[in-house]
Amino acid sequence: MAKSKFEYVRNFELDDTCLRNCYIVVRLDGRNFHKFSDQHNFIKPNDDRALGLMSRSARSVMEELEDITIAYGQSDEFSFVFKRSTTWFKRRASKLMTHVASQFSSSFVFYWKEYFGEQPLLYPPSFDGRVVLYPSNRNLRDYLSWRQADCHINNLYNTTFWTLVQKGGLTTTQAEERLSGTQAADKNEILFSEFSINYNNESPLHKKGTTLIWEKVTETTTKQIKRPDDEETQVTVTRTRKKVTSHSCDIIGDQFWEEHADILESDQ
Ligand code: DGT
Ligand code: MG
Ligand code: MG
Ligand code: MG
Ligand code: MG
Repeated sequence: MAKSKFEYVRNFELDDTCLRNCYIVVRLDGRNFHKFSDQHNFIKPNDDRALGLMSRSARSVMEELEDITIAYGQSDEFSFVFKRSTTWFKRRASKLMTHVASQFSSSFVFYWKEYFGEQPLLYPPSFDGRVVLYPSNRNLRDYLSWRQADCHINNLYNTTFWTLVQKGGLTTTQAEERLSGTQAADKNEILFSEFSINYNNESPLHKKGTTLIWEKVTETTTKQIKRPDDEETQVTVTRTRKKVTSHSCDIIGDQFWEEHADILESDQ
């Protein structure tokens, strides 16, 4: 087909191809979730319905889009890591980021009722997205460690803060003052000595966030088969398939990466 005289406008498009060999990370974060969590009566400090819905939406992103090998989420954010050799959408940053953000947002609304039941969704939520490239396995692991450390720091603060308010009878202002300038050890001590809470025994989901990866799982099903002679027999069918699995474990140390050695590609 002949080109129209308007065709030249294509040249105004920016080239946003992601640098080769780098892991492409897309991080989403809920827009103004301070307000969103208040208006939808999220339980403080952690609402398992909200965290479950975030993970469900992230799983839908992994299942629908190609080449995401690991995703990590906490609070109102989720990071998705594309394998460093991906050629999906010619590695165009805007395509990758907008597909992740829109698949995630529509899933968040689509699955809302499964997690929140009678609590209605009051307005359409949205998520911002950014793309960051990491050239080495060390950099990528440090990125994920940074997000998990953030999860831990915030959760320890929020757990202590809301315990002081909900169980200790402090106002939010008093709790804030009480915690100002405290270190992690001080917060652990407040929880333990004043409320008999051992922070180590708190939920791994809240302390460590959610890590999603692809794993091979073996599934056995039984099927009824009708023979030509009209007799029914049961057969067991075993098959392995790849499935997104969810983990709330430490991803800062080496153990997780040794157990799932296929997530990272070699640095050469
Ligand atoms: P942004 O991201 O700049 O548009 O603004 P926000 O308000 O989303 O701020 P951000 O992302 O730094 O903080 C996340 C907010 O979401 C924070 O106010 C606490 C809230 N949030 C996230 N998960 C939960 C939860 O499980 N329970 C409750 N009560 N609040 C949560
Ligand atoms: Mg923010
Ligand atoms: Mg946010
Ligand atoms: Mg956030
Ligand atoms: Mg199109």
